[in-house]
Parts: sequence; C-alpha cells; structure tokens
Amino acid sequence: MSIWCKKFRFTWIDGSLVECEKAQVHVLTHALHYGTGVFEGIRGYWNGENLYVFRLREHMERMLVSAKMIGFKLGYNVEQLVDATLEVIRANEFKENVYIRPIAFAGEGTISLDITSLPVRVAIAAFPFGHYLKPEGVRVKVVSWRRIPSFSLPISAKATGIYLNSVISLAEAKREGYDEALLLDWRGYISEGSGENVFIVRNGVIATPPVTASILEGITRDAVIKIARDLGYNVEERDITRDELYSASEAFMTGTAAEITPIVEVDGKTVGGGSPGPVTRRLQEEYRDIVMAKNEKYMKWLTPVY
Ligand code: PY5
Repeated sequence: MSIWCKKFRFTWIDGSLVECEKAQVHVLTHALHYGTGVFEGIRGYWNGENLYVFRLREHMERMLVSAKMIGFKLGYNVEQLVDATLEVIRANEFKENVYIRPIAFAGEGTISLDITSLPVRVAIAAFPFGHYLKPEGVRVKVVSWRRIPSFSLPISAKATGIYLNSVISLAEAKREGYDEALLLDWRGYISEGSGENVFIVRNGVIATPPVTASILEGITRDAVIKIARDLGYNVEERDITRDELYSASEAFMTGTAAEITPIVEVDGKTVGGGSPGPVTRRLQEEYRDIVMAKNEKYMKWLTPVY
C-alpha cells in the first residue's frame, strides 16, 4: 500500500475520482524521465466551521499559463479545475488543513523528446498537511548553485523538471546543517528559496526581488505585497544584494507550503535579533486571520468547500 493511501481515500485523475491505490502511473511515463509536467501547490484551511481554499482560481490560472509555456494542452479550463479540486476535497470529507497538489504531465507513448503525440494527463491530490518549514524561523544558506535563468527555461512556469535545481540546492543547505537554501540569480542578486520567495525589511521598508530576478512569481508573494501595503508598509520590488540580506533587520520566506516563515539566520549570521521581528510577526498574524476567513476584506481570496 502506498503511504499516501493512509492519508486520503480519493484522487481526481483525468476527469474522475479514483481510489488512492489506483492512482498510479507506468514506469515509462514520459514525465518521470524528462520532467515534462506542470503543477501547483494550494492550501485549504479548516477554521472549525468550513474549509476555505486560498486563491484557488489564481493557482489554476497559473497552472494553465505554465502548461501553455511548455506547450501542453490540458483540455480543462479554470472552472473545471476549480470544480475538480472541490470535488476531490469533498469526496475525502476533509475537516482539517489540507494541501492540494494538481499536476499535469506527459503520459505514455514514446521515449522521444517530441511530446506532440503524447497524452497530457491531469491529476489532483489533496491530503492533510501541517507546517512545511519551522514556523519559529529557519536558518538558511546561500548555496553555490544558481537559480536557472529564464533564458534557459521558462522559469515562471511551475514545471516539474525545473525543480531539480531546488532539490540539489536544498540538499547542499541540509548537508551543511541549514534548514533551507537560498539561491542567487545568474547575476548574483538574491533570487528565492528552494520553494519560497524571499523578503527583507531594511530601515522599515519591505523589499523583495523582482520578477526579473529569475523567481517564480509566487501567489503568496503577491498576497503579502498587497497585505503589507494595506497595512501601510512601503513595499519595493527590486534587486537585493547578498549583503543587504546580511544587514537586514528582518527577513522572511513566503510560499503556499511555507506560508510566512521568518528567516532567523543566513550563512551563520543572525538576522536582526536572531528571532522573528515585528513586521514579520504582524504579517504572519494578518495572513493567519485572512486564510482562516476572519477578515471580511480578503474573503474574495477564499473559496468555501462545504
Ligand atoms: N518559488 C518556488 C521555487 C516555489 O516552488 C514556490 C512554491 C514559491 C516560490 C512560492 O509560490 P506560491 O506562493 O505561489 O506558493 N512552492 C510550492 C508550494 O506549494 C512547492 C514547495 C515544495 O509552496
């Protein structure tokens, strides 16, 4: 039995719900060999009364853009993917926080790199999920690998093959005793974490690398920029140097899985006081309230499941 089937009963695959044990692929699945897939990571929050999926539509829109960038035709529109997500959560009757993983991948048929004749398969899995990174703060290392530039791959696509760059970077950070990796872009400016965007706070101003610094344009990043501006903070999207990070008073990572995670140490140097700073904590609190449907103003970001 797959370890996943201890966590959930149904998966949505190619248009219908299937029992977890039947959610399998052949070893000659193209995506397994060549990284020919696009995916999303989405969270759903149970607030005691209902389960709310955070920015579901935006995630499915991004998945369709990712698909387009690598030349995939999914055969489903945003509405159908949104409905399928709700269907799979309801079928599993989840009443706790969940992580949702939609994936579209090149199926079986050839070992050639020409994917035009291959079926594109689409699956959506959902399972109970807690913290991804230590919520009290992570120690990060600027690794020796650079984030793949957008002149080598369409890195604004959330494509499976691109993640080998993240996997080896995280392995380097972990090997040296850190919690998470931080990658520079090809020019040497701060890009992002292995699976998170990065923010710093200097002189009371919040800054995050621009889209042109080889980042994945995170949906949490976008949410945090909006929330921070609504709270009256100045937020800059601009190139950030490595030493600005070292001298920042605060730093944090954002992502669906990571949510808002404080960075308390970079390359053995403490950030600020070595514990989460006031701006980070304020944003964490606000974010928590929003995803838990406790803030009317941002209800447009939530899709109720039940
Ligand atoms: N950058 C990278 C490389 C990412 O993989 C992610 C998301 C982000 C930034 C943040 O994007 P968003 O805010 O839209 O989630 N990573 C996935 C996630 O679910 C997978 C992590 C293993 O957070």
